[in-house]
Amino acid sequence: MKTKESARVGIVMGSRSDLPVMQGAADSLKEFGVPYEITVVSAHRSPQRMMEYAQQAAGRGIQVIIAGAGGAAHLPGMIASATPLPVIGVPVKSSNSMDGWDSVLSILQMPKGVPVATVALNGGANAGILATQILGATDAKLRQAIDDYKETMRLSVEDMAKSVEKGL
Ligand code: RP5
Repeated sequence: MKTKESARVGIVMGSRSDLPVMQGAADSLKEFGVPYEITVVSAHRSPQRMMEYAQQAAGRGIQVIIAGAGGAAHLPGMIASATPLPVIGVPVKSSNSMDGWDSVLSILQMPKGVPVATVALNGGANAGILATQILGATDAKLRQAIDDYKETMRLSVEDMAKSVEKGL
């Protein structure tokens, strides 16, 4: 498995077909300057690889795991079962997904004791932002980066409001 020594966030997905959604997580992390690694581990097709990833991630210096899958999306929950790290789950509307609710509920409805912080359907970008916020709790530089990001959003709403109010 290709891992990255400096990575603080590990992004995993059940299939290459999840990449367009999970790329959003990678792009967010890149924007905030958070080092990450990204790979494919499948709960159903490569359970051993998945367990190895989950069990070794913390020891390698990973601090947050982002896991995305679709349909019977067991990957984020199974990763969470085998690591002490916080796991963010990204439900993907995939080819084997009925309408996306299957992916959402498979990731969201975890039993007590094994939480997965579930973002919206296809919410890869938010997963990257949330991972940065988790790291920011103990990293002043990242906390400032999130504050700056929020200020940029606030200003963009001001611009939108001005143009709408002018009737443009
Ligand atoms: C899931 O099945 C994967 O996470 C993916 O979302 C879905 C479909 O996988 P492929 O058949 O496209 O490889 O396990």
